[in-house]
Amino acid sequence: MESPPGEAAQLNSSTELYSCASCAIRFRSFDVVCVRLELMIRSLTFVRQTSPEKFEQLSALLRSLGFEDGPGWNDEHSKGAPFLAPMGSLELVNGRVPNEPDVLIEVRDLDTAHQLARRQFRDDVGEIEDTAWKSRIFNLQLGANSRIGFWAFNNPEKSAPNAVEGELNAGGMRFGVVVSRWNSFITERLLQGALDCLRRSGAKSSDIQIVRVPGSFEIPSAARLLAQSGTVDAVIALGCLIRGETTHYEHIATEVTRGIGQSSQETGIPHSYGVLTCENLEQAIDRAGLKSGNKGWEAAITAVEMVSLKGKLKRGACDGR
Ligand code: DLZ
Repeated sequence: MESPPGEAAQLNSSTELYSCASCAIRFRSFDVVCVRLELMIRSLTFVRQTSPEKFEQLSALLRSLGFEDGPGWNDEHSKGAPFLAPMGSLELVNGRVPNEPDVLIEVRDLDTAHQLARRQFRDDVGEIEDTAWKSRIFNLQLGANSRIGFWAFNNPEKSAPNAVEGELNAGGMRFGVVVSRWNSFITERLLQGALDCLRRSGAKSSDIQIVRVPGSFEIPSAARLLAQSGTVDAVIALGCLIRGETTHYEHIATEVTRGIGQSSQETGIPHSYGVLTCENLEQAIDRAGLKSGNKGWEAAITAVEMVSLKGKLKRGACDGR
């Protein structure tokens, strides 16, 4: 007799039923494939019908709140626009049926979400109310029997991710940006990207020190001096190495990468790595604001996140958590 799939499946000889230890489902035949539900479930979709006008307005609101566009469709009968959330859950309730809408969207900043929704949907958006579950909520009426609730915990620490993550708000943070003059055609664009990111994330211009060095090889020593100066919370390293005809490139790239990492670890000040290592100028241009984004911008947002993360981890350590 063959065993059914799943190593935890066992035959109960008295009932002739197989039970799976991982999901507790009991089944009669080998034909039933019992795969652990956590491996089977890929996503959860709620389908909601809206009027054409609300379809566009609501799409715009959901996008502005940070939902990612999924692959939609548009045919002669209907059109659909999926919106992907970073996390999701299906909640079953046993007992008192709550008066909550059947679609609940958790947001980081309920007041801002409320303002945005009110601006677009006016009277279809209710007031913010307290819930019985230590949260606040407002409802957006979609139709006679359909509404969406937007909510946030009163205590943001209770919010779902059970991982510590840095925030992307640079308000109050101080940054040192070390930028090399070699290949300045590229590095100045990386610098503009980094500054744009820092300012848009809330950093003040007066909290940003820019240090120029001759070439990428000089970045680590300047980065270390800055980090040790006590005047910055993070260092953003920007440079551009382009492969030449000799092995010079390899030696410099290895040294720069190692030096920036070492400075970060030994000073305890987060350093982010925005040094391009490219085969040719075209690759560098693509990474300095063209096809492949701007690596200066990415290095800056990484620095913001790491400063925030460092603060949280230090506070967590002090709290004894
Ligand atoms: C020497 C050199 C070379 C060949 N290539 C680059 C490069 O592609 N990108 C860069 O940032 N710097 C380069 N350099 C300069 C070195 O980084 C360093 O400034 C000099 O060797 C002086 O120490």
